[in-house]
Amino acid sequence: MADRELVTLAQYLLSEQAEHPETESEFWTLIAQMAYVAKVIARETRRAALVGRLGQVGERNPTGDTQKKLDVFANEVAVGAFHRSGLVAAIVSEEMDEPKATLSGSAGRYILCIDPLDGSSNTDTNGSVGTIFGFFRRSCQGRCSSIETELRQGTSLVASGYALYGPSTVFVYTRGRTVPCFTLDHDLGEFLLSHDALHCPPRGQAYSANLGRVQEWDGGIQRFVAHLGERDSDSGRPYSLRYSGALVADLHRTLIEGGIYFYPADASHREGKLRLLYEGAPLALVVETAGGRASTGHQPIAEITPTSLHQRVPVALGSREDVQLYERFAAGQDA
Ligand code: FBP
Repeated sequence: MADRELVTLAQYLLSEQAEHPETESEFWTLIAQMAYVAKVIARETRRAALVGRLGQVGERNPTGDTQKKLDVFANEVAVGAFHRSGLVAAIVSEEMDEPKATLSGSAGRYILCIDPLDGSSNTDTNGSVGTIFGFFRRSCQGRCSSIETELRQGTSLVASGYALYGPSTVFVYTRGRTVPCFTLDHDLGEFLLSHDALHCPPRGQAYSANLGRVQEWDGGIQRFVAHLGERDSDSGRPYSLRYSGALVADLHRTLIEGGIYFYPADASHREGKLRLLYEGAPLALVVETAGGRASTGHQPIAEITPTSLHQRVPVALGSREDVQLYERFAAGQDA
């Protein structure tokens, strides 16, 4: 495709802005600023081994995971990008115990929920990693009692998305209408529209899950895995197992090729491993806007009302029919 046909993220946002004058102008700046965060993190992950940014910092994050140097770096980049932006009143991050109030304070109309570096276990082995983000529109003006009171169900997100730092760097966002995908031209330093809109196929032929924990899963989920492994050409089984160690990488593949990513509750993660506000809910909006389904196994993730900042939820994300089948097994109804 000749360069002239390529659309930059900035051009895309401007055309969206023209088509949707009802949307606050600063909304588009939010997305552009998030893309800037992704560019900085992409650059640092690419050269991490050369600049001493591999390894751990020796601390643990609010949910007990060991913090990698790149986790801390990515969090600093996100906070730095929105702290003086005048757009965001507070930032809820996987790497911070409490919400960080920004210098914008009460002037900021949005709240950012972010997993600055998803797939941290991959940082030192050159595996794919990502960033997951979601924006809530604040429900109260001026100084509010607490940020927690403003955090709502995923259905209230005004936008969400992810960046994937893999062989190429992609930036995906949605505000619930469509899911465009941009690929970073590192030479130009520009995100260019590479996929007009991601559409998750209704069914796939691959699944992503940490089978190392299958013994600890609910019987229905164990039977679901066995079902996917049985040979039946009509339903495209057996499904292949594809598990990269980074949710964003597995989900991006699933949105393009179909299939299902799931992380159920297990002995060491009684509520599941993934966090609702900055992993489950933002990705649920992306998946459902792309025609897929996002569930705990028993209810839509987008309909869960948050009760704590770092609460976890079991997740099943991906093709509508595959996730519905997962829900049937989770409910003990099997195929
Ligand atoms: P982080 O955001 O801390 O990286 O945790 C999420 C995650 O790494 C997902 O990206 C990935 O799918 C999963 O956890 C891997 O968990 P496990 O190592 O238990 O399979």
